[in-house]
Amino acid sequence: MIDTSRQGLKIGIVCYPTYGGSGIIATELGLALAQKGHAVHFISYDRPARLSADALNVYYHEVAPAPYPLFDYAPYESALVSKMVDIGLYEKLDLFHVHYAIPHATAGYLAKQILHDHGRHVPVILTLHGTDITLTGKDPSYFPVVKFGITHSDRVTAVSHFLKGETIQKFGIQRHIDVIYNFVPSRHQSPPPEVTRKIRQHFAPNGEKIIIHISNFRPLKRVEDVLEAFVCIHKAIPSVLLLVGDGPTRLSLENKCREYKICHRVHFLGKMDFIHALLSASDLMLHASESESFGLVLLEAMASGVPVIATRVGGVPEVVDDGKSGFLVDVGHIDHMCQRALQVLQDAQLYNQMSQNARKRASAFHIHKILPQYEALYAGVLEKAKTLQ
Ligand code: GMT
Repeated sequence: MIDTSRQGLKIGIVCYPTYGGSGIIATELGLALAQKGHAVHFISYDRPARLSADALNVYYHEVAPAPYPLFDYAPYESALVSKMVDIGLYEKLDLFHVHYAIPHATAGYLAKQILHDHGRHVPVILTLHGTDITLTGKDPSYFPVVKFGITHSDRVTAVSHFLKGETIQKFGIQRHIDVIYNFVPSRHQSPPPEVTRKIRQHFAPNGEKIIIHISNFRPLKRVEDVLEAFVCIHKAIPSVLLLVGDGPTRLSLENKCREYKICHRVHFLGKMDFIHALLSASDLMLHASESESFGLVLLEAMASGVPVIATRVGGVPEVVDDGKSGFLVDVGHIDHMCQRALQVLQDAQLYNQMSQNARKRASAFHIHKILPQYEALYAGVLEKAKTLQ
């Protein structure tokens, strides 16, 4: 068996560079691998949001589809494959790890075939993250391509058992899929107390409770439910709501906030690279999604000792232990969300217990526990690749 922890591998990571969970996991995984001595080559159309410029063993290769008047839509996938082939050959990559099936799974497949023609066998590991299966992947305009990509990757992982089940069921796929949970990166550490104090002083100068929501404000996140639950909470206890992120529902949320005459208590903070400091200053996280394969922000909140009130959907129950590190409620049950939030916020003993439980629960998902699972997967793939060469 190849010992990947001792032997520095050359790994190509393909991901979205944006603030979505899949890009964050891909970036943090790459950084952790680089710290262990592997050379990690990120391939994407922009520098991943959390990729610090000074990290050792880390390289970034930009995919830039050449424009041409004929192209209404520049053929990104072709440019991506070309870049994967170029880097695969020049850097002598051992493997590709692609995150989010569309279009990365079939790009990986094609790059592998082309590299094969050049005499190199570079296996492809695909990690499924969520909407690539539950939303966009199911759409007829992508379905056959996604199914092909999943079927023909060397190994496939899903970030929860829920997502694995959905993949098998929705795509009628027979193949083996490993579940490797998302993780809390090692740099997710509490900031110095004075930083937390300053943030609390800024947003809650009179000791108000700070409630936080973080998402990409897409309709499936149901941020309006969060706002309505907050209106209910605010009636009972002095509180403020921090809305972190941005996306298509932001404008309607701003209008709703005016309608409820609550704007002075709601802070739209936009997209942020690092949320640890804000989390450390928050009292409670609200999450109202109608679908969620894992819920990375819930895990990040828990790692900061912040209990969560979230909807009981998808992989969320695999992350949040209902009644211990937070409460789960049904989608759209705004009153229940509000009641649960008040229950936690108004009972100091329950709050402290939940906060402790949240930290403990999150520690089960620490990168130190998850990284070896990916390394073992790489070792297995490379072992098999050796027999093919
Ligand atoms: O839809 C998003 O929130 C973004 C999306 C992504 O791929 O960037 O997130 C998905 O992947 C995250 C990381 O694995 C998971 O934590 C999210 O639960 C998942 N989102 C959904 O399933 C809606």
